[in-house]
Amino acid sequence: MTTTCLLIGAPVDSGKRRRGCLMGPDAYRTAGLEQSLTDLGHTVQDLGNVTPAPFEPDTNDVQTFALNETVAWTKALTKAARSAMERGTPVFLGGDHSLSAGTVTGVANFAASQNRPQFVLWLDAHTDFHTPHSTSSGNLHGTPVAYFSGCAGFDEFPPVADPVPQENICLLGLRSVDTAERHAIQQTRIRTHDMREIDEFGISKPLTAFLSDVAAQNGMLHVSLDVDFLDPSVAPAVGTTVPGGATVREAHLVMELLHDSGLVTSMDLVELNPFLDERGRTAKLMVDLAASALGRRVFDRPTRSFS
Ligand code: 4U7
Ligand code: MN
Ligand code: MN
Ligand code: MN
Repeated sequence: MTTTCLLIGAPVDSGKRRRGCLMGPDAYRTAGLEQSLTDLGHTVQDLGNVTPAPFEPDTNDVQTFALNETVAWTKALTKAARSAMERGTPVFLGGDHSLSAGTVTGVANFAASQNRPQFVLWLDAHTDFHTPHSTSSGNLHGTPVAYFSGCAGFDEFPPVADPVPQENICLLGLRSVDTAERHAIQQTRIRTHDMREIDEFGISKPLTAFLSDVAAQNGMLHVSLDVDFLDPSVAPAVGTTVPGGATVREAHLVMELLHDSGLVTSMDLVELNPFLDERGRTAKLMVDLAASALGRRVFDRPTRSFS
């Protein structure tokens, strides 16, 4: 099945103090993302980069860093995501993970307009379930899951029109969860799968269970891939490295199963910091993973049904 892939640059760098994610979109372009997807038979349009809504300078970075700028990005990306969904399968090129506050709320707004439930697969070492009040780093890239699922405490941000229901969110790859996040998430119905579970039972088990639920409810599926989902030995270009991450094959298997499911309707590639990369290897791996998610395979196999 081929589709219209819309590449949308989101050079968001305000979600944490260490700079560099703003170069992400151009690194993906340089690594040949457009050609890789064209080779799979897709129609690919690079829509260029989104720019943030106007914002007042951030002068008080004590509890949260660059709040106004991040809110401005959220506004612009919500709109961009909402309208891209009318036209194809958006692939958002980050940018740090605070961008998903915008992309997920935008795609969820579109899903609601179609009377379909929105689901989110979050591939990350972290839960990103802080609020602006609970975060101790002040880095807003650690908050998008709480925002788009409708948690309180985001007063400066736009209200979330269509929060993603907790039971429709699956966090996969976890190995660094702050105490406040762990306590908060245990009160929710969010599905969490840590590396211990992946080691013991394999990565396909929790994923296929989730995909079956998405299929059974005719859901739309947004996939958000944080570079730090991967082990830092294969993906060094990220500010928040955590040892013990997914291997190259585990990550490809996730993407291959996602493609086979036919359920993915939008995707983020986030947290790539090209300043920290080694001869582009992380950018290249992320491009290859996106290609797997969109249909690259070694051999054809019978189609797999998840319902
Ligand atoms: B990422 C952290 F303290 N939890 O809040 C925080 F460990 O988008 C990390 O997943 C957040 O990379 C990581 O700063 C955000 C930290
Ligand atoms: Mn993240
Ligand atoms: Mn992370
Ligand atoms: Mn990170």
